[in-house]
Amino acid sequence: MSTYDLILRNADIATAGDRYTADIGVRDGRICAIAQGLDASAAREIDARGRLVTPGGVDGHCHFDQPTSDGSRFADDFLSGTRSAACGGTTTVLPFAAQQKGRSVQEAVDDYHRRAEGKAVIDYAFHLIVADATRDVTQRELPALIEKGYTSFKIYMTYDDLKLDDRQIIEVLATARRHGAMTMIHAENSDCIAWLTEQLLDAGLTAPRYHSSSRPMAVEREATHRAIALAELVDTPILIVHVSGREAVEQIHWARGRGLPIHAETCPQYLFLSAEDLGIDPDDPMHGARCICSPPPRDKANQQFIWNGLSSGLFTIVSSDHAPFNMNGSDGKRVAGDDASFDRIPNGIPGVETRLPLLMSEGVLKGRIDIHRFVELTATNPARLYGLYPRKGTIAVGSDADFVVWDVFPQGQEKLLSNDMLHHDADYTPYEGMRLRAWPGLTVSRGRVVWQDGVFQAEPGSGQFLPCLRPRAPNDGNPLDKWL
Ligand code: DUC
Ligand code: ZN
Ligand code: ZN
Repeated sequence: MSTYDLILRNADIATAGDRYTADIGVRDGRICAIAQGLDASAAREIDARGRLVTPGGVDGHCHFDQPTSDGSRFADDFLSGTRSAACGGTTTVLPFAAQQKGRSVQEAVDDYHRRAEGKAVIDYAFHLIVADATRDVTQRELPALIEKGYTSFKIYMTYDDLKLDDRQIIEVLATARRHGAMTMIHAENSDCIAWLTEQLLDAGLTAPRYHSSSRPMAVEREATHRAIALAELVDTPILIVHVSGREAVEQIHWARGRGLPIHAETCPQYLFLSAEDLGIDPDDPMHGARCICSPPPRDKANQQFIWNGLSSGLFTIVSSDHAPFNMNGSDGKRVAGDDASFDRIPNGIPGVETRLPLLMSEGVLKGRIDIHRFVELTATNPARLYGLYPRKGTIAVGSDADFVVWDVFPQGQEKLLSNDMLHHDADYTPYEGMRLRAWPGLTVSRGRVVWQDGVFQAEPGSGQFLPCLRPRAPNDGNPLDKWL
């Protein structure tokens, strides 16, 4: 009689804190035993001798099937998006239920559940985008939603249909503080972008590459500083999302030096892409649109600042910010036409499948970060930050059986990355042609083998919704105490 559903034998296990060789016994989707020479049998045994095994990735920032306001359509829904995640070693995703101005947050949550159900193949939780921070939302809706397991918010300092003013940001932060939630902030100064955009368009500078010129680092630096100041005022932690370069990094470094609990996220696009990638291809003026995202990739020198922030501990997490729009067709990057000005091109790039392989290849295998930092950034810290730890984000008895067995290729035998090998529904990858030293050979999600040796296998709808715990204890103290 089998004791376990699955045993992974001789795994070279790396977590955020440990590295050892052992067998992992899985029953009912959970890790029930970790032992050397586990004396038991299983319905299925897999030998991982000599292979690195890490926790399944937790992607704390991705966008699937999110409603848009410009007629464009995200290329991935919950089926293709989570399939792509699984094939790249990610077993938990946190996309966004986005409130529309004038509507309730609950409506967005209900709608987003309908979009996920019957489709997701790995587990998922929702962040809440708060676009209309009315008194009813901050005093009644958000506290009720936190109770139900929606314990993180994203707020925007730019985009007309999403942005909050400083007073509204403060109200959301105060709610997060009182109820123990986490607030993610998109930090770019809206008025600066609007003014620069107007100047550029008036001068006839409309090509995709001017997207970068409309959002220089000062725009991100100012908003990052302001977000930090507002969080300090309210006395609550925040996470600055998609930090792109030196100037925002300096603000976060400064805040940390003051002992403020400011978390920071970066994304592969700021390690591997640069403003040059938005440049003009004589055969296709829209070519650069494939790398339009916000904040934009900076110059190449900035990539090193981001790497330094990964190795130094400045960054808390690395997420994909997967926001895929097709280059072909009329509902993606070309929604406003083949020669649309940069400000009318949807923001975002695909990357949910390539996040872990890129960071393993270029980070761990090139010695820029160690394997423990890799796990911390891509799995353990996002799980902790968003109230999913230790169910997700580690390999431990009692945790969900989510792990990745890596294929590592010898130097000279790298895998050439191409969009054909990916499992998203986007029609391109911005990382086409990169040489990878590693790729997940096997992904196990809650005990199910969902990806093995190039074959994806999971039933649509087999992923589960995860209510999140509060990342922190509620704080009913008077934030004024800090200032009196
Ligand atoms: N912000 C995101 O987080 N994702 C895509 C576009 C954006 O501005
Ligand atoms: Zn954003
Ligand atoms: Zn995003």
